Amino acid sequence: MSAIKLHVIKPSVNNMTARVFVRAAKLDFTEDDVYGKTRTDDYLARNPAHLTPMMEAADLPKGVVWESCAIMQYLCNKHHLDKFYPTEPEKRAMVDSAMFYIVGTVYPYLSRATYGALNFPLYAGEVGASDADAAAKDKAQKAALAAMGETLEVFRKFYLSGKTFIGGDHVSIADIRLAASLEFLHAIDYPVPGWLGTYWSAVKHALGAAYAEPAKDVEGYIAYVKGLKK
Ligand SMILES: N[C@@H](CCC(=O)N[C@@H](CS)C(=O)NCC(=O)O)C(=O)O
Repeated sequence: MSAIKLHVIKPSVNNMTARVFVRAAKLDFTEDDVYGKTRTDDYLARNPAHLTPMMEAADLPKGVVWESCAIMQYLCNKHHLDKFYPTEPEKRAMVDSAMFYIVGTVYPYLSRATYGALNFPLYAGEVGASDADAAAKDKAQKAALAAMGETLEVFRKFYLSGKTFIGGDHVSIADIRLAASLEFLHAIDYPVPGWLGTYWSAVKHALGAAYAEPAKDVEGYIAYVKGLKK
């Protein structure tokens, strides 16, 4: 039996991140599709945050860990996958900074800019989830899109600044997190700037099938929702 069991929702880029990683790291894992099951008593008993991806591993204090970046960090630590997560404190600080920036700042703008097009529910307390009119929601979406563009520029100016990957010469867990997140840009046909396209292609190329296979599930979902709007 595999030591790692991932509980996933396949159209999600948060999930795609962990799914790409376990493949790229050639770990022994199984996947359980929990679409529509994250609020069942059984799931909530293990994960009161009702989030995916969630990984089960017997050695964990509570048997599970969620948060895509925490899953990747744990697996790198556990299996000494230093090429994905450098151990030198200064290099690791850059990878950690990029991941926190993606999850804490880039993704909230990305979700406000794309979730409407993806038919995903927006988060409570946001304009998109309120009973504001369509014009107000459109304005909020455009503001999020502009802010998201600025956050992406930070990767060109700072995290990458001439390097191929955030991790330097090798794809890091921060690169996996960013590249997977970018997949949602297809939902809004975002005009990807040249430098970002070059970076994104380099990550996809370096990861090969480990990236392409989970990406297909996200692409399939985006094609499906686009089809609904025709
Ligand atoms: N920051 C988290 C986000 C996780 C998340 O938002 N998961 C969503 C799918 S994209 C989920 O599982 N939602 C199901 C639910 O809330 O019931 C991560 O990176 O793992």
